[in-house]
Amino acid sequence: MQIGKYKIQEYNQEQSQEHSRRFEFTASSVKGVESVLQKLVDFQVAIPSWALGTGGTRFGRFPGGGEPRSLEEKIEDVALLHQLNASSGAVSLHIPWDIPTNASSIKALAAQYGLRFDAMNSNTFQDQPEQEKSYKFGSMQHVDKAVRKQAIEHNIEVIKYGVELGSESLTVWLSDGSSFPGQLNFRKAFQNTLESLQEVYAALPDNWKMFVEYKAFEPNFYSTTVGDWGQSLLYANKLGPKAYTLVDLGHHLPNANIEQIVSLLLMEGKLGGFHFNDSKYGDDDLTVGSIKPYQLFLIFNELIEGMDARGMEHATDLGWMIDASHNVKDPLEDLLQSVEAIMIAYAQALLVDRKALAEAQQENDVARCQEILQEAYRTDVRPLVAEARLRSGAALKPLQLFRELKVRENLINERGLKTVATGL
Ligand SMILES: [Mn+2]
Repeated sequence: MQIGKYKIQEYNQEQSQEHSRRFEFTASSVKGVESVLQKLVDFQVAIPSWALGTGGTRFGRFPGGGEPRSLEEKIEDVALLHQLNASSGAVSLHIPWDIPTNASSIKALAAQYGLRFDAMNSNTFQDQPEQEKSYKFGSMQHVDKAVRKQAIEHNIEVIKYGVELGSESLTVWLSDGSSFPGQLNFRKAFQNTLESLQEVYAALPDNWKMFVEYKAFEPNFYSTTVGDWGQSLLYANKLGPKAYTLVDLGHHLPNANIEQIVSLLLMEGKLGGFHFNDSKYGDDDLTVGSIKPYQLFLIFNELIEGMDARGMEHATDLGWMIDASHNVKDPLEDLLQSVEAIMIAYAQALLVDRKALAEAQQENDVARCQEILQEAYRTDVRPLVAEARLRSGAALKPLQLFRELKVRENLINERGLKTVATGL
């Protein structure tokens, strides 16, 4: 199913009076509103292929129907999102869940919808049916060289698929670690992992980046071999200029100051990419902005400040991606909400008066610093985000149109009620 342009136009027409009124009100108090709108138009968030189907927990999975049955259908789902919001112009694939049997036709299909391929993701956290060695006790850290070799070769294979599709980055997330004290020699596990990553790094094409993603715990519950940003940064520094740290919002211990982490990684030129989600406790799968929208704003505030300080392009110089799994919501609705939350936080952060903030910081005027940040945060920027969508030919209210057009019902009619997408 695809959404005709005229349907979007017709819908926007119905909303236009109300939108104009709200937009003009907000725009009248925003300095440089045209430049803010252009940045919003340009900003794209990659959709991970595994978020298009219903996720589950270790207790169970409750599929919702009409899930994509193939890589082609996953791309069609991302295209639907992009037609609705014009901010989901990229897809991030996972190997082996999304092996392209015919890369050139997949690439052509994506191009037809205006989608590009963002970071490729490898998987050495599960055993596959045909696999010779098991990852039960880790992959790149493993005490057995043959297991490490298998993990390295898998990552190199992922790069090859990515090259065929026009991707330019590899995200490596390792579940490696230990579940009990004494299980692992931390230093040896680090060294093995580093040597394995070095072999993968050597296979990167010149224009590629490698993102080293960290996670505090799960599935291992005592130690994780790439457990925090310090460890990831160690690897990235030792690997070389094409290696970067990737920050996944849900991969920190509770109450970590993520905005400070991104600020320092940017200072070091070592922040490569971002995985958006939200969490209340130790999870990493809730809808972006559903629990801690102020934190998301503070993170974007540091991202913009740090990227501007280094002369970086917001839209293209970091990898922006959602990484979540939806257990109880329609995955496409959840993704529309997630992208909206990201755009709102980005827009709010663009409104921060940076000159005034720098002055207030210099004068130790703490109350004013807070006022400046919250002035931006408390501005209702939704009409700006909607205006950017309108200018890109997308829907003023994507989720509402998704429901009005009965997109999910149509997908169930096309694909059936009992489809199960590949993934977790
Ligand atoms: Mn992630």
